Amino acid sequence: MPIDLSVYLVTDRPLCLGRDILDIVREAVQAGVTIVQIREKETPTRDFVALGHAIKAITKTHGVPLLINDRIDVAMAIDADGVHIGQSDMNYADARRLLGYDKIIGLSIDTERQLHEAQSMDVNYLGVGPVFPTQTKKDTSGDWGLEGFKNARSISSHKLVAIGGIDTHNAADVIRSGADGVAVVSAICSAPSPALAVTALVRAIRNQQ
Ligand code: TZP
Ligand code: MG
Repeated sequence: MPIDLSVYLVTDRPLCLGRDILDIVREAVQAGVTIVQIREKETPTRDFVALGHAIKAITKTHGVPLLINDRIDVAMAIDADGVHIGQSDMNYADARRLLGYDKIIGLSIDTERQLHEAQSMDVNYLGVGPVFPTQTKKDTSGDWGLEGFKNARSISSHKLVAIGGIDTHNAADVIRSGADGVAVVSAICSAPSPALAVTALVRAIRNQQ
């Protein structure tokens, strides 16, 4: 079955502003996010696995795929639907060999060169970003902008998920620029109402599809 990447939540616990991440994910999934990635940069492995099980119980109830950022072992431990890996994580071929072809693998793309390199990989999607300036990830090599994203779209034959600085106001522009989906961290996790933020994103995106 094709994966619906259109409204893609990437979690960030510090950005939940003291609220329980499980409540935020539950709200977001109920309001219509189509895929969830757990992104935990500092969490000890055992806690990451426990969190993964807890979030999977929520996403599974709604039939929403769950991906794990960076950690193939955590994804395997909780039988997640897949992983999202970056350019310095385990390489794509090893991740695919470990996970098999039933699992989803997404790969982060920071540069045009990486976009070309990924052409020969049968990854399920590429994450291209940051499209707009963001405070959420500091170690980036500049923003793609909408024109840069359109260029990425013209180069790649993969499904493309745009990330970085995307919110309810610019999501439609990003979809019009060729994205198959928008990945959002702070505009959902830090929203006064994550449910309302997701509802607005869903509406903006559906209107462009
Ligand atoms: N990769 C590129 S930008 C980014 C990641 C993980 C962070 C995006 O966060 P936000 O809060 O949606 O701008
Ligand atoms: Mg990574």
